[in-house]
Amino acid sequence: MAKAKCYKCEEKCGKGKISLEELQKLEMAYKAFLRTDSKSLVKKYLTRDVFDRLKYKRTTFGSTLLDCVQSGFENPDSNIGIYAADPSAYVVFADIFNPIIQDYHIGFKKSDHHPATDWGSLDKIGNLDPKGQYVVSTRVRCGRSIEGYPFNPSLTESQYWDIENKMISVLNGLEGELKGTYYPLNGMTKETQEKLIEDHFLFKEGDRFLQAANACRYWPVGRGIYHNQTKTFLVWVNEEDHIRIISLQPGGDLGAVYKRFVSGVADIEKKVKVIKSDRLGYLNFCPTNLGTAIRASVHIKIPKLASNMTRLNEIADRYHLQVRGTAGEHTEAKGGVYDISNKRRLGLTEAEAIQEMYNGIVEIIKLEKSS
Ligand code: ADP
Ligand code: DAR
Repeated sequence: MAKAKCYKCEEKCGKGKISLEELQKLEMAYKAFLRTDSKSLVKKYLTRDVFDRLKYKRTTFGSTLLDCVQSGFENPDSNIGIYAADPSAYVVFADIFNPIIQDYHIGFKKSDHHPATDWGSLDKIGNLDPKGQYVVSTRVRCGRSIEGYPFNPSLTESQYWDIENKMISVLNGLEGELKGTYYPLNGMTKETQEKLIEDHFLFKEGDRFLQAANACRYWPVGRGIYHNQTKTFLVWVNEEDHIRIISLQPGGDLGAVYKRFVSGVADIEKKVKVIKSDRLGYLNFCPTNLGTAIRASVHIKIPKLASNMTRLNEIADRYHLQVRGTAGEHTEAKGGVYDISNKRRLGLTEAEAIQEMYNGIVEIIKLEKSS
């Protein structure tokens, strides 16, 4: 398969066509999907007109429209329902990605451009819950994709090994508080894996949305986790994205978590060239993880507000926050612990995304106190 000459200007690099067999498979899958009661953004925006405009296209990585939407077709309960099978898909299939991006990132239009990276003043962010009454733990993460590689569905087995080996050498160079060890999933005992997942350090296995997106091939080859001694700085390799950089700790000190996160991202980006688009910022597999690709979250106990989830979600919407279960998306809260995070990652700076989350969580705690 020809490599994309330039994902930034895919339209000028030309696009392949798809075979009659691929077209018939795509048409049948689309017709079956239209009969579902899916509430996903793909269902909302992949109209017959848009579908007909995109169905013949193929990126220079070889990805077709079906490669991008098959997860949403097979999982009608998807929220979004689409992934970019490779970086150029955001350009080749712009007619479906742009309306979904504008909807999810609350108004980022196709004519908009993501702002330059701005971490802000690291001393400005404080503790969300100094008395430790509500926030169980605080986490900041971002996705990053390495230049020269496609996304999961197009990665070869040797590319998984390449990315992992590249990241092992980068991570082994981290020093001070970030110093730690890389643990490949290949060879990790089930007990260790399950304990790391249970403690919210390691990614889950067998995510049906990623499986349907062809993002779990050759598993567990090339997949693993790095963490420092105190497990407050983690890096996931080749789960949903090539790299997930994570800072977290018990309690509500978002300032401390953010400072550690920014330091880790800076050290890693000194040694790895990541994919950044002029218009969409950092590019990753899922269109929810563009721009800053930052998700800042708390595990929080708010029993009064959580007794009325419709009202809690209305409040979250007002502050551009997203409410999830304890183990993340598509999960339920356990022990009354909710994962609440910023929804927008694109069209605002890193500092603004963190501030938006901080302001929203402070308001939620105020409302819980006054309920
Ligand atoms: P996604 O790609 O769906 O946004 P993440 O990369 O953010 O998912 O990782 C989700 C996982 O991170 C969850 O399964 C959960 O275990 C963990 N997590 C999220 N927020 C927190 C938090 N504040 N404290 C501890 N763990 C968290
Ligand atoms: N499960 C998919 C992805 C939604 C966004 N979360 C990610 N990328 N982890 C869905 O469409 O629901």
